Amino acid sequence: MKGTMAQPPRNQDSFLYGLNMPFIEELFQAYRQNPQSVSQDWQQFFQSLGPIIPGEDDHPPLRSKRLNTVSTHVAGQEPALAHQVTQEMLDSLRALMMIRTYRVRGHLIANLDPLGLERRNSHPEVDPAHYKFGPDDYDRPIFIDNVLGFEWATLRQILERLRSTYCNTVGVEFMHIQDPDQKAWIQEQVENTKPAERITDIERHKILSDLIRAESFERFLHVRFAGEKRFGLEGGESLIPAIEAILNKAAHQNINSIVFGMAHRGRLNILAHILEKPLHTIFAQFHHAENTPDLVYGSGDVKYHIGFSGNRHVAGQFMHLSVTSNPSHLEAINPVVLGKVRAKQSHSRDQEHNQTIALLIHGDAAFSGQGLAAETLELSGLKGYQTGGTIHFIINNQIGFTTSPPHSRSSPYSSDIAKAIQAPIFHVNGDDPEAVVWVAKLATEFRHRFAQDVVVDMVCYRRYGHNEIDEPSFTQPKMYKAIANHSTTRQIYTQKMVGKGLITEEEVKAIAGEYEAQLKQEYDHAMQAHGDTPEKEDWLNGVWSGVKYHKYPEEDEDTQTITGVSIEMLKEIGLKNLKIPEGFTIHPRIARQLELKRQNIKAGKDIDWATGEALAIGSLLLENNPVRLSGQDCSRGTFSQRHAVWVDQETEDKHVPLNHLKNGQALFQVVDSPLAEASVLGFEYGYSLASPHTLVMWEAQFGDFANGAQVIIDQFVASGEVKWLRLSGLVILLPHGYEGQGPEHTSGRLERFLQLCAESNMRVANCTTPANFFHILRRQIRGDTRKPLIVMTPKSLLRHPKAVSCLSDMGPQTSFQLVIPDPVITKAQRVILCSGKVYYELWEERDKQNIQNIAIIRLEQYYPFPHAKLLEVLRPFKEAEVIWCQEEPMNMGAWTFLDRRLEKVLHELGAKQTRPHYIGRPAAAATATGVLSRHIIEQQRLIGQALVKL
Ligand SMILES: Cc1ncc(C[n+]2csc(CCOP(=O)(O)OP(=O)(O)O)c2C)c(N)n1
Ligand SMILES: [Mg+2]
Repeated sequence: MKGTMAQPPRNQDSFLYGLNMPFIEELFQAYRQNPQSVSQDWQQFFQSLGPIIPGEDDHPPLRSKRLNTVSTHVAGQEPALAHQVTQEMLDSLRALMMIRTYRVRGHLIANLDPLGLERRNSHPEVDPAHYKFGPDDYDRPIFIDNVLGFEWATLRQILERLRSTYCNTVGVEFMHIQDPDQKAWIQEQVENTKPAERITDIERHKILSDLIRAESFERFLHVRFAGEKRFGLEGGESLIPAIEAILNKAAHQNINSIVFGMAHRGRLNILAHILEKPLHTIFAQFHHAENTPDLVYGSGDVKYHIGFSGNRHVAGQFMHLSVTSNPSHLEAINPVVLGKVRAKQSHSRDQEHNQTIALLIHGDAAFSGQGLAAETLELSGLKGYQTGGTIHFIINNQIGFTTSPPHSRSSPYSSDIAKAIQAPIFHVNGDDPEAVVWVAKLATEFRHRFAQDVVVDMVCYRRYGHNEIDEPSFTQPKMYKAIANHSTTRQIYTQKMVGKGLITEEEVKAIAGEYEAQLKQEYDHAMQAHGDTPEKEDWLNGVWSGVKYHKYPEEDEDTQTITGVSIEMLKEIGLKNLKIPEGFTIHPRIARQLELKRQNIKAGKDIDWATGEALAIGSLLLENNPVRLSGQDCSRGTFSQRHAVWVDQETEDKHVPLNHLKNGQALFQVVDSPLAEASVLGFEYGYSLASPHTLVMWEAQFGDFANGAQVIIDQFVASGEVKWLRLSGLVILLPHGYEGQGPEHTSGRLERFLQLCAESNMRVANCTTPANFFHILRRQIRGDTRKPLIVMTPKSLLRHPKAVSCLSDMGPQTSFQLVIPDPVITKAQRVILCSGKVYYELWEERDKQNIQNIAIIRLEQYYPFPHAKLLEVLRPFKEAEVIWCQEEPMNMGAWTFLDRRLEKVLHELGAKQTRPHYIGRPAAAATATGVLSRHIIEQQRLIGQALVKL
């Protein structure tokens, strides 16, 4: 117990008396350890007892004796008065302690479960007996100093108020919040909003009509499309009035755009009733999409994954609402939605995060189970990722597929992970839609005031199995018996409304009848119409207009995008990027590097990798394209190569030179990310979805760690376009290369990306020159379409004296080179095809041995595979032996991807040898050895084999 919990002693002379001794002892204990931990009055009082005696703590009897002596002495002077005042004081103290405990623990005995299966009616700490109140104490007035709105109240009154506030159909968790304003605001709202002020009669009618629509819609689908999976909302229908309430409140806060992320459960209901997707379109998708595959672009996706967006009129203003398409992988959509929101906020210069917000709807099992949910929550307060607070809504149907909560999580609540970021959590009984709507409004207001995440945990149930064809009583027989006997939320609420005289049964029937007639009419429309299913409306509109969608054939990419810029511009960017502002104390080692780079820029040569990158970024900024780069430690760069942000050595002020090129330029956001992969990559992917003219890049610390984000790579980056018709120009930078740093600091797992390549879904490259890197980055924005780009980036090459370019390689009329021919050898008996860093090792060794008859040709982009370009470059070498040389083991790297593709090229060429030989490490389970000496031997061996004399 902390001294601050108790009220200060009002009358030192009379309150020290028998019963409160343990309490005072506890306070004294706290005071001994840290005098500041108790209030000033207590501090004074304990000081008055004399100095602390060393060792006294080890002798409680001694300490008690001392306190007792004082109390008896003081109290003994006026025993009757002392007793009375002490009793009052104690009542107050205990009552206040109990009130506080209800604020902390009241939710534990709240009436949250509509099925009543898990209700706990008691908890030792909320029992008055815990505070030594006995049966005779209930009707004595207690002074509680305006807490709960009472000056004086009896224990009975206090308990009644506490139970209706904290243990009814809302259980609120907020006492973990450290910000006093946030805590006080919630307390004020919860304790002092009178029930009548929570909800109006107009809202009650709206709730009922929303429930009628939500329920009728599911029932209609259930009957008309029996046996079809739809992951219905039955049991959780209060979601619809709650989201309506959020929209309404948000509209009053002038929010004009909400991005939704959600899973399967209740999605069609949300699309129909919240986004107002035409009902006949939804029905048509059930009907035609299955029968008419041609109507679906790309691979298509199941209906409970598909997104939708549109404008809606809410409370007198237009709101843009969009539900983001998502994969089955639960919670993976979270960071993607936040990235989209952040991009939209950047576009509308919504720095206060007050125009666009995120609303994430979760399942209970997924929210506690999926690490990505926790990772995403951690982004909420970070400068580079914050979006002004997300509203989280958990459809807590107390089950995940067939798994009950005790097997789902160790934490008491599904929502507990949100406490890590101090989000308030409103648990609410889904069968009390008024309470659900009220907390939804509170949550929306909280977000608006404090720009923080907030959680509504709606405890409800799932009327059917996991999907409608699943049998739930195999695994939860008791629960499903209870559900079978349980009235629907709409029935319960109708009774309530009728009971209050707010509506008649007939009126309710009429509303339902009208809506059912509408459903039927829309259904008939859908059954008659043909061919109107694909949702083309929001495809490449808005910020996407002007971007083209054309599928490149897999082997023939348009590489003619001119990405070079004028030499003057390159020099200007180059020099301004090195300019130290006046009064800025730069680290001396950086200053030396800058000087060297300055000379190179002026000379127009020896441009290193980081400079090539900076020139690409700077030139885009000057062309009015913002650039965003995030990743672990990316502002300095894992290899201390980038220094995109300088830190003043005296003040720690930051300077981003590329943001000082010229007035009115676009912004370079360079963000050091948290130590997470999936959430950060998901966020950047989301950003790229909403910002086609921003170069959005994510950099892994080492490429090896990218597989921590595999779900984002597989489910979004590689397949988002074909599943959902959503383009992304995201760039993934993966430091890669065999340099003896062990199995987890070596490989960006090129093979994984290459295996994902098809239908020209993305670009995969490993460039060898700063100029080519410059071009490939610029092509992401200057090209007329958008494809994700995966680049294996260098480590040692960052400082390799030969891995440099001239400014003229980036100058006018230059563009990305898919294949780089051998710069010197034009006639050869052997051609080594390779990619990335190994090129420089081969070149050095060839030079050393003065070999003249082996050409080394660099493949700079793997996919789309540059078939035509290779044909052209290999033409002079028809008679030569062809090998593919890679550093990676045979089962990794590009070999399996290239083997047959190269064969096809050689065959078409009419080459003497049509199958390339493989030179590289033998197949291996781990990417690389952890033993440096072994690495060196392996590396020498493969270089030697490739260059073995002919
Ligand atoms: C990452 C992931 N793992 C497993 C699944 C398979 N799966 C689909 S729904 C589901 C249960 C989800 O439970 P909950 O989050 O409580 O949502 P509910 O279906 O109850 O609404 C599971 C395990 C999945 N979709 N995604
Ligand atoms: Mg569930």
